[in-house]
Amino acid sequence: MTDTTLLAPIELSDDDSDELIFVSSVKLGKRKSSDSPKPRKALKQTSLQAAPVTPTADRSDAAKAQLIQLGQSPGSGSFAIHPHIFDLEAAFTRKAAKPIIKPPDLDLLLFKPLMTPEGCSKVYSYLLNELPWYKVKYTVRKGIDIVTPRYTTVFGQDDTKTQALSRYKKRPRPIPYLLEELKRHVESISGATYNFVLCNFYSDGKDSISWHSDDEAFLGPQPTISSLSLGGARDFYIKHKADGTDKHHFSLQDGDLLVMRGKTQERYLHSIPKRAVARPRINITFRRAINTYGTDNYYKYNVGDGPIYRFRDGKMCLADSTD
Ligand SMILES: O=C(O)CCC(=O)C(=O)O
Repeated sequence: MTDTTLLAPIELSDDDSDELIFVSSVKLGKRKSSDSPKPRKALKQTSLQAAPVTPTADRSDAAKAQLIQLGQSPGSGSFAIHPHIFDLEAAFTRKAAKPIIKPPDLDLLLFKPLMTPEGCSKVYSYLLNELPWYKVKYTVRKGIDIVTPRYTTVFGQDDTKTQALSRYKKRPRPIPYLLEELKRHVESISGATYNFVLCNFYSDGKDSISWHSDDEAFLGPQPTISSLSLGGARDFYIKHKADGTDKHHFSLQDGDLLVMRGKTQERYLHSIPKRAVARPRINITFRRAINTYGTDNYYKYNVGDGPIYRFRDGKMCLADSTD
């Protein structure tokens, strides 16, 4: 028998997780809220620091090669990733997935959890400390600028795998070894393949992602997107684009993997709203872009043209040239 959950509608708070809007660098307010805007505070020191990762003495050739490969990334600053390789196999729970479906549109699979607490802690610590992070600012209309309310970073290249790099606005970056290993495992259990890994870092409850769907044409029809949560729990909301009563929410906790399939992106919006208090959290989404528009889009909105941030001494800091 299939363990199928038919969701009952629930009430959503409309505490939306809006991006801050700036007009010609002067802040206007939030996108969907009538609240008067408050200045964005500097990041506080965060308390969630996972146990340090002990690098194995014997790094794999693939990881070593990648350290060299990742050394430069024109358009997004230069950075290096120092691979701490550990046995990921032991990090997975092998728990079966719970389907969450509402025919004909909602089609989710929830692995609760996919990863052990120890595995989560190692991967969280590695990603937070080793990846280059960005705080992307972009323009939606002339004079209207948005600052993404979380840190982001992305790796991968679309299906064309073109070597004619001049076709891209930014040079695609190879997927770091550990994320590639994670991707492989997620592919094997979700039955889909991916060529992009997008990471979000929500430093506290003020960080969020507003209502959206990942339904861009460059993902092809009915894309499968898998989303792994590490660190602090956050509420995940999903609502039907046409039927206002069809709303659901659940808590995504350390190690949970949510797979969104079928018509989910076409028919539903999802969000992680702001909260008064929330522990730091990393979210990793695995996606597949079929053409170069996908690559340009993902680097534009997850790397951008601003500086690199590094997580140092418990907080995000602007990286200096030696970092
Ligand atoms: O953080 C999450 O769980 C959701 C992330 C998301 O929706 C996205 O990156 O498009």
